Parts: sequence; structure tokens; C-alpha cells
Amino acid sequence: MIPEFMEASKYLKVTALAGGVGGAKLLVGLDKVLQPGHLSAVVNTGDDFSHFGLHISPDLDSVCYALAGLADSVHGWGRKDESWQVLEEIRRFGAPDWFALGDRDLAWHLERQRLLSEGKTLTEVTAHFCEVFGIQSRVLPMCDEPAPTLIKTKEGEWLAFQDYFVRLKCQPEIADIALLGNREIAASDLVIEAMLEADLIVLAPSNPWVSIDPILALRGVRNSLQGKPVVAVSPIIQGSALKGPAAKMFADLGIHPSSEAVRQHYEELLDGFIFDDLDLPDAENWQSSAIINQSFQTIMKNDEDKIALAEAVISLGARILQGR
Ligand code: FO1
Repeated sequence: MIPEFMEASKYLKVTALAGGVGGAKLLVGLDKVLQPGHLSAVVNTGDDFSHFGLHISPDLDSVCYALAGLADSVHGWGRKDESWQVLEEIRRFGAPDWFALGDRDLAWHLERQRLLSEGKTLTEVTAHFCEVFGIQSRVLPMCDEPAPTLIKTKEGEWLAFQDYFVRLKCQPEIADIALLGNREIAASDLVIEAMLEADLIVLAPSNPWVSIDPILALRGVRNSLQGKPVVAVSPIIQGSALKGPAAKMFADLGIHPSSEAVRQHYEELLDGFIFDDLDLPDAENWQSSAIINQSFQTIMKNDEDKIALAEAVISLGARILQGR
């Protein structure tokens, strides 16, 4: 890419929609490539739940820990250099231990709960976390009110997402997914503002069904995307997801999991789509469409990979903007 074009694209304002671990990695790359303050991350809160009386926000924490350089690189969630004294005692009590809270992680859950109990919004609490940990990008919960993603099993039971994903280890077969607790909920004003002021919208490589769709389902989001270039990165490579139940969800819902299935899932929104090099052979016979499809290495093993993918996303977005 020509240097001055490369330089210009770093001045773009990007708003990225993301969920947990996979999306967080691309956000780290975008955070490093873009100008300070030019990245807004709109993060799914459909996984949020209450545990030991504490408000847990798994996707927000995965994103914030990743951007702060504090994420445990083995799991992708929770803190690095963690200890598990509290969890050991919880186990000794016979109390619920299915959701592993490390000691350092727990400190943040306690502080978040304290601030929420004082009447602060989740948006304000998350901004405080970013300030404390020196995160230069904006991290915005998708909304400030409860908007749980609910999983309906083939047996007709409704589960909160983390119950399905962590407690039951994705065993139940999914019959249906209900977003936003089956209610009409508006995105926060700051989220709509971040969408409207963006030059480029990015759908990070997160689970389309339970990380990206909840954000797109919020009132005001799809309207605020009108006229904006939208680039998505596939979270599915050669039919499987690097982490989490995305591929299984496609299959449970009767769709063969593939990067093509992801592209079709977002079809009417997209101007650009980046899929992994490993899926290039399949892409040869994708039906042509207005979307610019580009293969790239989407597996991010280190910061260099995250930066390279972020640059590929930004340059595809800049190319779309130039073509307008
Ligand atoms: N995922 C697991 O598979 N097992 C866990 O015990 C677990 C604990 C946990 C604690 C805090 C947190 O922020 C996330 C945690 N996760 C755990 C991951 C979580 O389920 C989300 O999927 C990720 O945070 C991605 O957003």
C-alpha cells in the first residue's frame, strides 16, 4: 500500500463492534494502529449476569483487559499473573465454582459493583476502568440496561448465555436465541454518537449470533450505520471458530459453518469482508456481490498479527471510502 495512503488511513475514526476474546484481539491491533482516541469499541453486554451478587460483564472485561495488556494470554479472559485463593475457599465452602474468578479479577468485579451501587452507569464504570488502566480507546457497553442473550435448548429450556457457555460447556443443542431479553432496547447515546462520528465501522471477529447481533438489534444502531462503510472479519476459519460456540451455533441452527455463512449472515450490511487465507479456495465460487472480499491471515497469535490484521481492515475501509 502506498505510504501516504497508509498514513492517511491512520487518521480514520473507527467504531468497532465486538464481543469477547477474538474481537478483543483485533481491537488491540486497531488501538495500536489508529491515532489515540480514534477507536471506539462497542461491546456486547448480553453475556452479563449476576454472580455472588456481583455484576459480571465478561465481554467488557475481556476487551478492557486486552486493551490494558492485562489479559491472560492462555485463556483470553481474566487477568494474567493471577492467583486463585478466593476460588479455592469458595470450592471448600461447596459454593458455585463453575465461573472461575481470580483474585485480581475479583477486585475489579467488587469495585464495579460498588460503583454501580452508588448509581453510576455501566458506561461510566467502564470509562473509569479505562482511565485507571490507561486505555486510550473508548470502550462502550452497548447499552446501560440489562439486555441478556437467552439460549433456548432443544428441550425447551431457556438459559442465560454464560450458563450455556461455561456452566454447561455448550452441551445443550440450541433451538433458538433470544436477544436483549426479548425486549426493545435502545443503544446508549454514546454508542449512537460513536457510530455517527465514525469514518469506518468494523464488525470484529466475534460470534455473529451472540456478540455482534445483540448490538445490531439495539434500537438506533442499524439506522446509524446507514451510509457508513462496514467491514467484517470472519470468526470462522475452515468451518470452525478459534474459540467459543460460533460454529456450533451455525450448525445447531441448520447452517453449515463457514466464512461464507458469516458473510451471508451480515450480507446486507457489508461493504468489505475479510476471511482467512485458509478459506481462499472456497471463496473462488462465492457468488459475486457488491461486497469486496479479501483473504488475509486472521489468526492472531501475537501483537504483530493483530497489527497486521488491523492495518488490512483499515486499508480495506479506506479503499471503500475512496471508491465512493
Ligand atoms: N470462560 C470459561 O470458559 N470458564 C470460566 O471459568 C470463565 C471465567 C471467567 C471469569 C471472568 C471473565 O471475565 C470471563 C470468564 N470466562 C470464562 C470467559 C467468558 O465466559 C467469556 O466468554 C469471555 O470473557 C469472552 O467474552
